[in-house]
Amino acid sequence: MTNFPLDLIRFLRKATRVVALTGAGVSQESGLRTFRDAQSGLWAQFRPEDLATPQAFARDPKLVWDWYAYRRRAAQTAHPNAGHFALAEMEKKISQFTLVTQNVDGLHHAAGSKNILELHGNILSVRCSQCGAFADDWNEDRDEVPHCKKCNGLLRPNVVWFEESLPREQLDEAVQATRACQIFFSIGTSGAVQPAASLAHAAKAEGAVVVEVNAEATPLTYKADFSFSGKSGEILPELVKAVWEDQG
Ligand code: BV8
Ligand code: ZN
Repeated sequence: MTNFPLDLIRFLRKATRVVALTGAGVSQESGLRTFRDAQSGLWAQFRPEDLATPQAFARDPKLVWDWYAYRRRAAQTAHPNAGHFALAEMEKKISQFTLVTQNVDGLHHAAGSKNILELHGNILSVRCSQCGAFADDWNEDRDEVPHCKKCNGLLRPNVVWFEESLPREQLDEAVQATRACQIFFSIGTSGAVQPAASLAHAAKAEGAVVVEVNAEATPLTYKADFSFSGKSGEILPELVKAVWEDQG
């Protein structure tokens, strides 16, 4: 059982503008591998950062397509965990709550969160690498990467690869909410990937209270006002209970 400092509990009870940035650690208890976790089986020989790039797709579209098809199936069979549900609960208690996620697994939507900014796209959706048209169905033919029905271009996952720009609107909205927030949560992320990792520091610079929930220390830990080391699926429900259910 985590004990939460009284001033954090009071801050949260009064807060009207909160941002939560999440990373792969939030989905770890749903059985999805984090980005830094070693890969297994067929994919053990590859590092994610070597597959999640336009160059990798250009070099071997089938390998990259299959990696995403494997991860899409894992995301489709995964269920939100108590950490996802706690964030959906928090959103109901705070008038302006923005969930900024680096995750592409769609589990925050599945848990009922509404105001979500997906900075790195969503693995469940697929678009054409040539004309950009979204595909609502495609045959998972084992032998070749599916093609666009409109222009016959190769289909690709609708995620942001390394060295690709983040979706302008989502990033602008995330920066705006970060600049205006009173409390900024950084949850389940190693803070290794930019520009998402810069948001916590921008919040701190604007005077927000920064709260980290992570299984291990990160470059943010020493700067955070509050840092809780452990599993988000355990800590977040306890925090929601301490702030909104145990109200004396
Ligand atoms: C960009 C989608 C502008 C795909 C992802 C050189 C040239 C160009 C760019 C760069 C460059 N050098 C650096 C950059 C910037 C680059 C970058 O940051 N590189 C890093 C590796 C140094 N960024 C980009 O390229 C971005 N675009 O900058 O555009 C531009 C344009 C053109 C030219 C130049 C610049 C695009 C970044 C987006 C990449 N796409 N995902 C896919 O999923 O396949 S990023 C990927 O990493 C995932 O989204 C993941 O979420 C994200 C971050 O990782 P984390 O979520 O933090 O996951 P991680 O495993 O690291 O950590 C998990 C943490 O959870 C751990 O700390 C663990 O302890 C903790 N944990 C585990 N279990 C639990 C837990 N915590 C709590 N509870 C638990 N149960
Ligand atoms: Zn097309």
